[in-house]
Amino acid sequence: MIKKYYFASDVHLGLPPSDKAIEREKRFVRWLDSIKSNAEGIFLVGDVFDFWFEYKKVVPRGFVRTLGKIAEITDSGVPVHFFAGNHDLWVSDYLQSETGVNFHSESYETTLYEKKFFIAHGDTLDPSDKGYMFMHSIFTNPFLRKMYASLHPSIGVGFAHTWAHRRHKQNRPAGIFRGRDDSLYKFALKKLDTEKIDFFVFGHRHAPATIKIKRAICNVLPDWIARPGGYMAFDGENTEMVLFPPNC
Ligand SMILES: [Mn+2]
Repeated sequence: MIKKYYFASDVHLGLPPSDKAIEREKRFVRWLDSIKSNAEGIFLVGDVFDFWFEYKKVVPRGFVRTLGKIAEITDSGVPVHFFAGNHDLWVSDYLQSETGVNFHSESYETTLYEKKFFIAHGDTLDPSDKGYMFMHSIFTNPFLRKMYASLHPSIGVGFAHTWAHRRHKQNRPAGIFRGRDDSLYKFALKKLDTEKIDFFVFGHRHAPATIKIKRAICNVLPDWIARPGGYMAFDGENTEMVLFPPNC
């Protein structure tokens, strides 16, 4: 039997409340366990962690189950690709050396079973979203990152948690993918002018979708807040979105 490639994103591990957070992490680890023996490769397409920051000498608490499981999988020879999302872009050498993931801070193009894939979290593909692009340039500024890292971790991580949790609480509408009006759709359409891509895979929208763009298939992955356990699989021919009922 042919082994599959698996894709998941927007798990947001660590997102409070804490009882839900641990439940979500256990579910994520169970999912990794359930696919590992049938996996040719695993793509974690951004926002796996609700907040991630690496210091030089200390490690923020949390996520031991996830980190251990990913390390076990890469140790067994199955490649795991980890993409920066907008919540977990501050990956340095710790995550990579400890868990063995291949880290992608940008989009990644690869050939899987002779099909061309374009994979990205998707938060940086809309240059017209000037507000976000400005925030992103601040978040990725090496000097500011260094300044932030120089704060005592209790202060730095505490501040980040407060900020992130306030944003989550702002009752932002549930994720939505706007079809042909979506900037991800427009990005993919433009990309197809110059390149032959068979499959696009994006996260970030928190709303699962599959849409045809010319001859390509564009898949937007589900999140794990409204749809715990959702993922996509590729068997060499087709992509299949596997969605569980909300909050199952
Ligand atoms: Mn997200």
